[in-house]
Amino acid sequence: MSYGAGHDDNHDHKPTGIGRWLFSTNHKDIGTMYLIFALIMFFIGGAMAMVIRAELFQPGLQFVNPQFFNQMTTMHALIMIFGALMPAGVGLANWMIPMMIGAPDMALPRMNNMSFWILPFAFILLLSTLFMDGGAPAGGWTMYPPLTLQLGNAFPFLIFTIHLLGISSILGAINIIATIFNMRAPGMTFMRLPLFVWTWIITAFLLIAAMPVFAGAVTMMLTDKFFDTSFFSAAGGGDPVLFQHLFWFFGHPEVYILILPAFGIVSQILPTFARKPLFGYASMVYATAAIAFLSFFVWAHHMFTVGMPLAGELYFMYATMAIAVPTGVKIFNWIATLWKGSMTFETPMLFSLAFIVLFTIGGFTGLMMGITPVDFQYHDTYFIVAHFHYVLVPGAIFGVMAGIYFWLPKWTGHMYNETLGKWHFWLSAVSVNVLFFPQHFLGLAGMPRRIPDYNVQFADWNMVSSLGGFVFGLSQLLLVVVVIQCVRGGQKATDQVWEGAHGLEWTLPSPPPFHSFTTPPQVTEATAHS
Ligand code: CU1
Repeated sequence: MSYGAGHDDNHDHKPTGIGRWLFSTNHKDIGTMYLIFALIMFFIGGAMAMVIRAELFQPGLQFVNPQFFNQMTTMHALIMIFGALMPAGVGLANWMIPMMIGAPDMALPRMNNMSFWILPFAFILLLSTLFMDGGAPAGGWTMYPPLTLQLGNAFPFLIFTIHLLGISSILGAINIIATIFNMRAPGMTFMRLPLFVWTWIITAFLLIAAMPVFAGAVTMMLTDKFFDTSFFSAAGGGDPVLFQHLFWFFGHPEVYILILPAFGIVSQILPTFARKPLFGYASMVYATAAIAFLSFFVWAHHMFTVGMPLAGELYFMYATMAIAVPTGVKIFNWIATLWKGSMTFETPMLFSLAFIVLFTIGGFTGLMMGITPVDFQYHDTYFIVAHFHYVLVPGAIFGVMAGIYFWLPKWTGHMYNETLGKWHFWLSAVSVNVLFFPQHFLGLAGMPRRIPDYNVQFADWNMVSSLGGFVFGLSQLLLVVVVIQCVRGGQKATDQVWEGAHGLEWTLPSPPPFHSFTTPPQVTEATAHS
C-alpha cells in the first residue's frame, strides 16, 4: 500500500511486514485498520441482513428456522452498530483529526493500538457464539431481560464482548479528546476547528458518558444470572423495566454516537463542492453540542408502552421534540451552504446530498414516534425498523461513504474511479429507498418487527423491500472495487483534489482563513459545470 502526499513517519520504531500493523502506533495505519475492519464487519452484518430479507421475501418459513432468524436480527444489529459504524467513525477520526488540527499523531499512540486490536478479538468472541450450544444471542440487540437471560452458553460471551467493546471505545474516546485538547497547532483555536473535529469531540464525550452505563447494566444482568442477584427479576424484588431504563440511557446517546461523525463529514463536504464557506459555523457547533446534551434526557421515548406515569410520558415526548430544534438548525445551515453555491456533483457530494434528504426522512419519522399517544400504535412494528434504518443507512452509512470518497485521494495519493463511484451512489440511493420505504407501510399496517413469518396481507411490500435489499447489498461490492483500484493505482491526486476554493478542501478551518476569499476561487462557472 502506498501513501500520497503528507505521509511522514517520525517514529523511531519502524516495524515492517505484519509487525507494521500489529505493533502500529501510526494514526494513519491504525485508521486504515479500523476502516478495513469496519468494511469486513459491514459485509458480515450485511450478509445477515440478506438472510433476513431472503426469509421475509414471501410469507411462510423458507430458509431458516425462527430461532436462527432471531439470531440473525440480533447479530446483524450488534455487528453493524459496534463492528461497522462505530469503528468506521473512529477510523476516519484517526486518519483525519491529527491532520486537521496540525498534530503529528494521536496523543496516546500505544493506547490507540490497543483500542483497535481489542476489536477483532471481541468480534471473534461474539461470532463464535453462532457455533455454541444454544446458539448466538437471539433476544434482540437491546438484550432485554428476562429473554436474554435465557440464552445458553452464549450469554457470558455476549456480556464479555460488550465489556471489550466498551473498553475499546472509551480508550478511543479518551485518545481523541486528549489529542484535540492538547495537540492543536498554534492558532487552531476551538472555534476554528473543522466541523468533523468538533463532532468528534462531542461524540467522544457521549461515548465516555454512555458506555459505562451499558457496561454496568449488562454486568448487573451477568450477576443476576450467575450470582443470584435480582436487579431485573421481579421474583427477587427487582424490575425488568429497570434494564430498559439503563439500556436506553445508553442507547439513545449511542444513536448520536453513530450519526454525529456523519454530520461532521457532511459539513466538510458541502462547502467544498458548493465552493462556499459553511453557513453558520458557530451555530453548527452549538447545535451539535445541544443535540448531544439533550440526548441524555429522552431515553424513555423507546419505552412509552411499559406503563409509565402520564407525566413521564409527556415529559419524554416534549424532550424528544426539543431535539428536533438543533437538528433543524443543522439541516437549515447545510441547505443555506448550498444556496447559490457553484456546485459540482462528484460522488462525495452526491452521498452528502442524499444524506440530507434521506436522513431528514428518518428524523421526521422519529418525531412521529416521539408523539406518545401514536407511538402505542407504532411500537414494535416495522415502522420503527424503517425509521432507524433511514437514520443509520442513508444517514450514518451514506455519511461514512461520502467521507471515504472525499478522502480516498488524500489517503492513497490516487483518484478513485468516478464512474464506478457514481454507479455505486445511484444504485445505493435508489435501492436503499426500495428497501426501506415500503417498511413504513408495513409497520403502519401492523406488521410486527423481529418475526420470520407474517400474514399474507404484508406479502407485496415485503417482496419489494427484499428486492431492494438484494440490490443494495450487491451494490456495496462496487465500493470494494473502487477502493482496491484506488489503493493500487490510478491518476495521481493533486493537492487540491476537488478544485475548491483555497482552504475549503482538506481542513476547512472555519471561519476560513482570510486569504481564502480575497482571491477568486479557482473554479469558474464554466469549469464548475463541465
Ligand atoms: Cu431515542
